[in-house]
Amino acid sequence: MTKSQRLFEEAVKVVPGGVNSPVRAFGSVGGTPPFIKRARGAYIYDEDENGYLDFVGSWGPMILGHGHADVLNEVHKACEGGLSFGAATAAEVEMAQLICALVPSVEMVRMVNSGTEAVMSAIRTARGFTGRDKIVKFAGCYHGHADGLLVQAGSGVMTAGVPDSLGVPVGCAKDTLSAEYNNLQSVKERFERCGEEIAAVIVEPVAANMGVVPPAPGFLEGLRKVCDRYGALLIFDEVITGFRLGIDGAQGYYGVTPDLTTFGKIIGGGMPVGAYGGRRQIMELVAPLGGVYQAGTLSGNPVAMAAGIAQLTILQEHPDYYEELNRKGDWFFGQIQRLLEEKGKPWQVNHVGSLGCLYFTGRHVGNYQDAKASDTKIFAEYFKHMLAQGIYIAPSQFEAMFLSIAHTQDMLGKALEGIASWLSQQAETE
Ligand code: KE4
Repeated sequence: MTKSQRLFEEAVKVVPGGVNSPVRAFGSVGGTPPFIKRARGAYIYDEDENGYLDFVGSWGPMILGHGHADVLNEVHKACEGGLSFGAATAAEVEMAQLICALVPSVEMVRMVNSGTEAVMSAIRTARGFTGRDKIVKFAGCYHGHADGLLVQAGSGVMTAGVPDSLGVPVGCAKDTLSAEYNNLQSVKERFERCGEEIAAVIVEPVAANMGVVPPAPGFLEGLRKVCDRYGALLIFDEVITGFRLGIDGAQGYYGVTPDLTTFGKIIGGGMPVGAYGGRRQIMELVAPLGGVYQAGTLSGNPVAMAAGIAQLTILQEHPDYYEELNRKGDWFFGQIQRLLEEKGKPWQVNHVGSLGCLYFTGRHVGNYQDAKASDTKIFAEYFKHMLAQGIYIAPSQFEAMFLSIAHTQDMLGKALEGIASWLSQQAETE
């Protein structure tokens, strides 16, 4: 029995599913999840000292690779001063100034402790600002686990929200309208029906929770226009894309300006951090300035701020890192596409910069219905093969692969060899 197996046996007795976030349990791929003990650069190491080339990167935060010396150094220094005060600190001012300087649409920002909190608070702020209750989200987009966001489209693209989880009161879901990603008409139909009641549209500017689905040309611009027409706010959930696609995120990459933006992951450098921000006129509604209440014991925590400030500062000082990340992504995911074509496989590769996904379906993946057509059984076989090769990808077809600055050309070549060997095995068994 490996240490991970023993730990998992113990874990399931005291933690639901043995994990503190469902996807980590390997439910859709089977087997025992390796219990990770340490990480450095592009590698993670489990309790049995097996090393894996990591394409999860803690689901996005580790854009510089694990254990970046400068980030760790700032965290160690912050720890010496104390772990938490529950009081205003200079670091929070520095972090807010940094985000406002790097993301032009953000004039004022509030720190929280997760992406979920950031989205929940941004939506409450949008509802407070507009005096309206309804929101529009997109099937297949994930915005954290706040009640009103755990809603998928019902039948067709036109339906009132249907809860996607036990415990979500229908009353919570009824104000969440689900539309189809990359289908502007489905959004316009929502607004034609109840435009005056819609407070906001929330969208992942690159959908990275149904694999990776880029916005179709004109989609984001169209959302901006329809929101302006009906007086609704446009919220970009940049928890994944923020500081990933460029220093000013997807809004800079695509040139579309939201009213509010949510952040997480990269801004914490691996520590629990989320944030929401936007136009001053809107953010001035947030308590204690205005009537939208939101609070948090550990919001702006000095150690988390130290990690986030260090990571964002490194990214700000190295704009070449984004050129490198996007170049690596174009090459790597392009090579996967080439391997599929060489082996005569119809499968699909979507990517934007250093975010990408290999789908086991023959149809183009432009929305959730397309993504759901993927063969998750084949994905599970692929996943197990890659793990056996020491390549750690997300244990779900509907997650992204994340590249980091620490992924060298040789490491990417190793991952491609893993994919090529699996494709060859596939060919032999056919
Ligand atoms: P957190 O509450 O997990 O910090 O953030 C929620 C969230 C909000 N918005 C977007 C676009 C997100 O991707 C997320 C969380 N992402 C998932 C990975 N797809 C977190 C991993 C997990 O749930 O274990």
